[in-house]
Amino acid sequence: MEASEREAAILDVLRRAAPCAVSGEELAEALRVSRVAVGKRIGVLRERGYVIEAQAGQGYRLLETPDAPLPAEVSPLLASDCWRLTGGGTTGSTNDDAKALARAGTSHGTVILASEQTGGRGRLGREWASPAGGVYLSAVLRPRLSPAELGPLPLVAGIAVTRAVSALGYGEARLKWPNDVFCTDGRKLAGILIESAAESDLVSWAVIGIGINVRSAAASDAALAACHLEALTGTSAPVRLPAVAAATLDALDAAYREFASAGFDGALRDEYESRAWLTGEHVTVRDATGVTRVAGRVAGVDETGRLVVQTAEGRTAVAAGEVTLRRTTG
Ligand code: BT5
Repeated sequence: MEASEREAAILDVLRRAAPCAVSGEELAEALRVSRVAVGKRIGVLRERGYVIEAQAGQGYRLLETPDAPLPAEVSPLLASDCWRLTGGGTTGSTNDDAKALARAGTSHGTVILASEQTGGRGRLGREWASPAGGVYLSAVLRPRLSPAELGPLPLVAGIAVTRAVSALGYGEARLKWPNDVFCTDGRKLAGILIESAAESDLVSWAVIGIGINVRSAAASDAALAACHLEALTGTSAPVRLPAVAAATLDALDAAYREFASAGFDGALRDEYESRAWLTGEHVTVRDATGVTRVAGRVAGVDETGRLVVQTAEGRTAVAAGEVTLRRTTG
């Protein structure tokens, strides 16, 4: 048994027993290790934020679990059984970690979690502010699709985030094509970054990175026009970060399965349209160098996830790729 498995096993026993205590001897027996080894793992868990009381003659009692997207906290909340979780602390970028694992051959369903990122990335080399108080995760998928068929994936991931927001009881978030999740006041709640690699016209892996602002600290940079989940609750009930991560991963599994089996054109496209922000509004789509590709009114998204813009000359569809979208006055 690896150290992380021992910690998970200790937590499992303590969680089942709570609010009662479990003796060091019982834990040692359950794990088939020495009491000293149990003490060491308890020490590591405390460092991670678990409050574990030790009372002479009674043993260990779990009083508090950390409010962080740690695998040991997220796993028990998952309904889906397709994800294998790692990480949970501070990292550079979960997308970079997931890409490294994907290149090394990790299987479909590997997820990197983080409570903070020091080099969080958006699209086109932009930064994703990732202080503590947000949920940052990247999932490795191995779709049996061609690169062109991946077009709707950012939209599918966006749908998953809005479903998670609703499932957690925080109402309806909106989707801004291609990859942004907005609060109804037009500030950004979450971002999605999809990276992939292909060989012989078949996708070898795709990484879906999702960052969600949960606490005000995650959205505190005024320059970002960001919002956070906790502001949407309308109650003083705290939003637990493991619950947000689990709801997001469950929703991502469900939405991805729908996409893989039935495609985007149909129920998913209708759902996207029903939550789309900017439909009917005048927008300008620019490429990475700032050159305007198209300007006109948003008519919707097509069956491959492209944005359909109505211009004076007719309708044009734009693929997500390297473009940005701004609301403008027509
Ligand atoms: C995105 O890019 O929205 C994709 C963000 C993906 C972040 C996740 S976190 C887990 C995984 N690991 C990573 O390294 N990345 C992924 P884009 O559409 O390019 O938007 C970036 C822009 O959003 C920035 O230029 C800012 O204007 C704004 N922004 C940055 N941080 C933000 C935040 N925390 N909340 C709201 N807006 C933010």
